[in-house]
Amino acid sequence: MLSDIPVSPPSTPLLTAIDQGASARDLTIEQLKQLSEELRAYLLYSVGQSGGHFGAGLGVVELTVALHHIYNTPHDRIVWDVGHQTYPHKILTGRMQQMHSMRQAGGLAGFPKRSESVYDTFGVGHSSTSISAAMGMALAAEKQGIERKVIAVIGDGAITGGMAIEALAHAGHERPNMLVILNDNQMSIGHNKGGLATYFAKIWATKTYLGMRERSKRLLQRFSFLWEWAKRTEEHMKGMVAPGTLFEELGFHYIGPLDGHDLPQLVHTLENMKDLEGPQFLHIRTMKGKGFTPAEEDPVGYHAINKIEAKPKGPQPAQASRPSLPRYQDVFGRWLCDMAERDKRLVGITPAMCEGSGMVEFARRFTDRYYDVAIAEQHALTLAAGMACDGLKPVVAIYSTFLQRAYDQLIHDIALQNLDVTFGIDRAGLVGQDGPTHHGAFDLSYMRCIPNMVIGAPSDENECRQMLYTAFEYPGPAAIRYPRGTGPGAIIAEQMTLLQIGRAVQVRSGERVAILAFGPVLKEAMAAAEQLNATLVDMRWVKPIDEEMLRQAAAGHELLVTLEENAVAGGAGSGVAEWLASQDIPVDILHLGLPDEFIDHAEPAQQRSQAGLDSRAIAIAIRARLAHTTGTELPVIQAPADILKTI
Ligand SMILES: Cc1ncc(C[n+]2csc(CCOP(=O)(O)OP(=O)(O)O)c2C)c(N)n1
Repeated sequence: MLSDIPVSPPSTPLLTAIDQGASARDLTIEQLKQLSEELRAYLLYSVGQSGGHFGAGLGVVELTVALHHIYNTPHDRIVWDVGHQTYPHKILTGRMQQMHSMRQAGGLAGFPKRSESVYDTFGVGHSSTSISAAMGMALAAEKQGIERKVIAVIGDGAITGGMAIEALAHAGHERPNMLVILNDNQMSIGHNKGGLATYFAKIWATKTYLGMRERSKRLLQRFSFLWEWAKRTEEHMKGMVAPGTLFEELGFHYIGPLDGHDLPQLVHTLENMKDLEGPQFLHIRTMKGKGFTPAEEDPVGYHAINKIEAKPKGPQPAQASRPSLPRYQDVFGRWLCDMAERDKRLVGITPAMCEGSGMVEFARRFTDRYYDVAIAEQHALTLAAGMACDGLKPVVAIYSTFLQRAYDQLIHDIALQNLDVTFGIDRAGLVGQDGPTHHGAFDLSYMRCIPNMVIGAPSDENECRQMLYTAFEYPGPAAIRYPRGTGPGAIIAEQMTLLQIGRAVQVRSGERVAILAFGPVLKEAMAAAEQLNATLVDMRWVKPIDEEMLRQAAAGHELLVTLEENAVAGGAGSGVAEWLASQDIPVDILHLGLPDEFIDHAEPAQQRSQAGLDSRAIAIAIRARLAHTTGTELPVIQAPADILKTI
């Protein structure tokens, strides 16, 4: 058991041999145990160097070793769910020396990625996809006559997602040869919620029941009438407590629960199950953070960690302590508590993202008005719709990227019925190291086209609070989207003030060019506007848009520049262009936003500059456009090639 993260590489003779081409398939059980120890130590060391997901990987060290020992990977397919637990898999599959580059520009992705390795069979980042994808692969192998094993590894958090249940039901019917391994650590990011979690807990508790059952079976079989009666009663009881009933009912052959850290037992069981026909289900119990005391004691805090910064040598000058800025999620969380105090009808809903969405305090203070629905985005929205039908005022806190999962529920269940649901849409825009699976790149595009929606994009923390209040008081569906991390540090007024929906604010008056900024890009836009002496508008609302402001801006400037951290395609800028065209107002428009490509993991600032959304790139793009349309020679500024590409 380790209690410190090593800061220098541990000794890893077996792991290094595997990294250099040796196979885990040839190792003895004793060697596999040693390999697991080396893998755990190296994982601790490398995540300490790079930061990243932590607890989940530590929990699947033995499973990862066992899978690569038993199966002929990459020919056999291991499909990991979510993918945040795959650092051990990456280390074992030729990427040990690149682990220091984890989640950095040009380095390894934090999730499985098909273009990164043949061992990464399916790209992932969102949860609950593994059983569907693995089933697809199993059927593809069968149809093409390929002899191949397919294994999906899914956590007890991810299996609460509707897709996973849909896939289990389909597999039970179709009966492909595949294995689903349930990695049950009784944790999602936070403590797991919902009926399924309780079910797994019950299964674990039934080890005693199993022992009892075997003993009474032997006894009762001696008396046939008693045995018949007991069997009938047992069928009834099984539905309540027996291990695997749910999965057996769905058509799987269930084995478990086993201790997922007991490597010999795991290897033995997988070997036995390997050639079984039809859909198989193996339930293992593991501990998130296994082998590292602080993570075992605080699995929520150690879900992911920052890299360990080397302490500077020698005495350090005393630093004046500066109060740290609140993150947007904290601004949301604080508003939610304040609003809940004022309005008893408010209920808060999260699909398994209590900590990330800043709802810990709300959950503590308003326990009976707080709903963590597990990883069930679709259900979260329709639940809110039902509540709104009958007198409650639900606030759904959801990441932009995960709201994609519940698009039909947004349209069909909420907007179509014009229901009073407020959305706090977090992680809108570029998210940095989690990369393209997690960017909030599309919400403006996919929401803007839905009738009845009101959409706000605050440019700072105070505007965020006031917009959330305004959205909550608005009697229909309203979404406020804000980014990951901290804002510019605006003073947040305690007082809640209603904003005028659809009204923008001009923050700078200039000439020739008007920059129409949607959201926190306003800060970068200000620097560019100063440099170019451009007019700058904080547009605030994406829908309804401030038509009067657009009319004036078009009348008084040669060029309108729309700016947003959302895909240009269909985004807020498109809304501006559509309205101007509908009014037959001819004006030159430049749209700046996310390009039509997926932006890889990197530091947020690097991603912003890649997308041409920092102040320098914005100024370059505007000068280039003016030069092109007016033929005016403008001072030359050296631009990186990738920025010019986006102009
Ligand atoms: C659709 C979706 N919603 C939310 C998340 C955020 N998320 C990442 S990991 C995780 C918990 C997964 O729990 P589990 O599957 O049990 O894996 P563990 O971390 O316990 O190993 C959640 C909710 C996600 N990745 N995808």
